[in-house]
Amino acid sequence: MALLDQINEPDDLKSLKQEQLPALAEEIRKFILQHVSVTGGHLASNLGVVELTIALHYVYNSPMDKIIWDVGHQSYVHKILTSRKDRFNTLRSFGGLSGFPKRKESVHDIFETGHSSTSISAALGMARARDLKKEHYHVIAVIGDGALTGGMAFEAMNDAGHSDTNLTVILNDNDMSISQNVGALATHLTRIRSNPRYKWLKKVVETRLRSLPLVGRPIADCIEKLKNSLKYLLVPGIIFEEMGFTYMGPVNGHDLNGLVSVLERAKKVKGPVLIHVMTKKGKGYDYSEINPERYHGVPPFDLEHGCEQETGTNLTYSMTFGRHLVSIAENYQDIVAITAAMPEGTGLSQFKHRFPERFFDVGIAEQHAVTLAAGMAANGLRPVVAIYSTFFQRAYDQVLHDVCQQNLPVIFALDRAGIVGEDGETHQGVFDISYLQHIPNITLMAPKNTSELRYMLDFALSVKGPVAIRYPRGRGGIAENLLSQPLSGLDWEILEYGRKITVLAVGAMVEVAIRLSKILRARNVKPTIVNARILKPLDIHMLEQLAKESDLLVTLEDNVLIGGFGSSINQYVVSNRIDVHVLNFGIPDRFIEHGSIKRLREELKLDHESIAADICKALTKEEKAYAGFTQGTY
Ligand SMILES: Cc1ncc(C[n+]2csc(CCOP(=O)(O)OP(=O)(O)O)c2C)c(N)n1
Repeated sequence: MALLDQINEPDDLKSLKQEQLPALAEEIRKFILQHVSVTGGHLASNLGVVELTIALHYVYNSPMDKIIWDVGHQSYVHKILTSRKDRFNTLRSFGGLSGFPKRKESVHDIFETGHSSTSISAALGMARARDLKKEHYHVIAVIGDGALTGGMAFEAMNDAGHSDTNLTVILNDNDMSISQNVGALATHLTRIRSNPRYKWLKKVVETRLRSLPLVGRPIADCIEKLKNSLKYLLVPGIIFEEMGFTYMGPVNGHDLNGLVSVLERAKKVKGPVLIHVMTKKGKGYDYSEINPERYHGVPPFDLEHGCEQETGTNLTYSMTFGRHLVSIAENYQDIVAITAAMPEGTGLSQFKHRFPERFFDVGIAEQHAVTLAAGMAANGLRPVVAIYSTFFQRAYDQVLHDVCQQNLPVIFALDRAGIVGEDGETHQGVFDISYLQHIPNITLMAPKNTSELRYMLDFALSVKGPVAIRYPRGRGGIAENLLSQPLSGLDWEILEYGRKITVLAVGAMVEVAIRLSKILRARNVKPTIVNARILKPLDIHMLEQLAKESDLLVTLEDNVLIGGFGSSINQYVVSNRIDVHVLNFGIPDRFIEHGSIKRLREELKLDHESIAADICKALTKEEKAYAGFTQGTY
């Protein structure tokens, strides 16, 4: 019987002999490969933490001991060992297992993550709660070297390090973020990792220093200084020690005996401990070992041949953005590009290679990215900051206080705006219109297709203050067939002329509007379809004109309804006593789970058929009669 078949709970794992653990690790790797190649998901990070996760559950007692996974994309092995292997085929699909820790999924998922660098703060919070309540258990944060580049991780270490709270931080160092990790700390970790002599030296230095005799005060001071200098020179992890942590490691993260032994030792240490574990991202599968960046997150793929090259004739929004930025930057020397650890995902890789000196990867540091851009703009550059809508939430105050208040010309490219699908709750980009449009000075736009994204980027350069362009994940659909032209001002665009009903659609919802128009027209209802591409400032001129001509205004957006585009239309209509009925379609007041974008839109009744049905229901008898509405399904 396979070992994995015997494991349902962490307690089952503890009944195995330690020498059986490597064989279990191999079974788990196969299991992950078999499943993730079918479902898609975060592959390389999970293959890298198989032994580490087994060791954690072997040594600690979850859920009594609390294990917090930073980002949480590497929690698959944890899920497999905590009663979820039988549902693993549902990973990331609607109603199935989430790709991230979820409290409602298991008592072993004690803290939800998705956005990076939160684990040490959460672990310290739990540890302090434990101490105040006089409870006794271990709290462990598992954080990657990429996630450690996020400011919150340092804030938490700074706080934890001056307390004597018992807390264990496992630094899972695989030398990679999604792409190559960046920054001074990453360089320091690489130095520790790549120098095997460090380990040996650490032992020698520590023993020797301890054995130095005590002498008179001046000499003792001198020796103390010498000790410290030597330590700085030779002891790995001194940076963590100086921050108040006991540093243990570096440890080979694929050696189960070594891992179990270091975790057992760490359990006995008082105060905060950091265990430096070195792992290989993508371990155990040739393709992902060679190219961990490609295998960080994968669609379903053929195990034997690996992931195929991206195909498809249309470019994605990210690629379009990246390519066009390169072409603009050829002529504008002042343009610089900034990413927070996502050069590939945001489409900036080409820029990185073409203009290395004008490209800045700041690590997982969205707040810093924005204020860095503010500084550059204040000093005459034209920074373009490309960040996913969901991660941009982190930088709200920097956008408001550092960029918009000073009206600095920074361009924000907000990728993955709207529903993103399988990554679920923590990654949906459905809040940005609400958290940006109330900030003075900002111009906010959303293109209907990739061509318009290019024109918006061109136009953004002519704007004297901050501009944000939000666009969705992936490729455009039928809206790609619509003609786009250079923007000459901040105006909306009428795509179809109709009467009495006007649909104002934002970004990816333009496509939905075109589809629902077909349905309505088949019922003799002819809506005017508008590409409401400028969200702030509103095209008041066109809005007033359309409102005058319409009985019903419909707003469509893939943002939350509260504080969204529709709400700004409502506010304008009410404040200006315009006599028109308004129907808003958007994301309701709840977090949106994981599933395909299509499935989620249907679930939220934001697909063209549901919206067409709702519009028909909302029409008054007179409006129906006027339109010559034909009875049908609706
Ligand atoms: C605030 C935030 N920004 C960006 C991301 C996207 N992201 C997900 S995983 C990841 C890299 C994490 O690297 P590391 O912590 O070293 O984990 P690894 O995948 O290498 O195991 C990034 C940038 C995120 N989850 N959160």
